[in-house]
Amino acid sequence: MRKPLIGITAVTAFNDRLHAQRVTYPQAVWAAGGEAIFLPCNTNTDNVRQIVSMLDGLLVPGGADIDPALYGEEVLPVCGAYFRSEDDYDIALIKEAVKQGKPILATCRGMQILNVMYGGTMYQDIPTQIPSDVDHSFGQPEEHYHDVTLEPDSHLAKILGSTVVKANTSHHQAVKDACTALRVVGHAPDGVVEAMENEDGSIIGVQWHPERMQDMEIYRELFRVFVEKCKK
Ligand SMILES: [Mn+2]
Repeated sequence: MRKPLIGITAVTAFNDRLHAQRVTYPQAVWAAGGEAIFLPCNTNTDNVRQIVSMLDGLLVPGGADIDPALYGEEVLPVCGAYFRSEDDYDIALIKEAVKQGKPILATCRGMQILNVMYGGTMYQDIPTQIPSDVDHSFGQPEEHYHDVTLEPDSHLAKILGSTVVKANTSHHQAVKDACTALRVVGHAPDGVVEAMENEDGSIIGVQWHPERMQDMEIYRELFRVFVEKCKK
């Protein structure tokens, strides 16, 4: 039987000469019973329409910061590198996936771009703009973790079977004004937005990296439920 095909957007590197993505994303999709394909950045409308029509679902991964112009702000010195072509491509793909009714799972920057696409805004740097004792930053070589408290009636809490989950964390930007199209369903202990979803659960975004926590059953289940949804 044909497995659901999940498109995973690439990030650009080497001055746009390489479009690639981490293998942990397809590995999580494969383990969940799906097939995966990386999508090089190309905002051509016809190409976006065609590639989304070939997909059964869209996985929007982590990556760089987002161009603050997309949410009407000046670039602060604390803002990290951003690549407008990646932002534009992610937004074009997400819009088309929504239009074609394809499920979306977004992690880290993926959740942020969902928020910005739907009119939300971002803190450009957590440590300077909303400092707290919670460390959201990238840990090396060990991951950093904090708890996320989920809304009990959210799709995400039902899938994960818990209202408090362990989340790895690797971000220095965070949702400021949440968009109205999505419901905020998860928070870190300091109040930082960590999860968003739409009403029917066909769009789920998490601020962490469940694809790197596949040793935990709850995060294998997150990918299984996503791939299952993509069969319809
Ligand atoms: Mn965090």
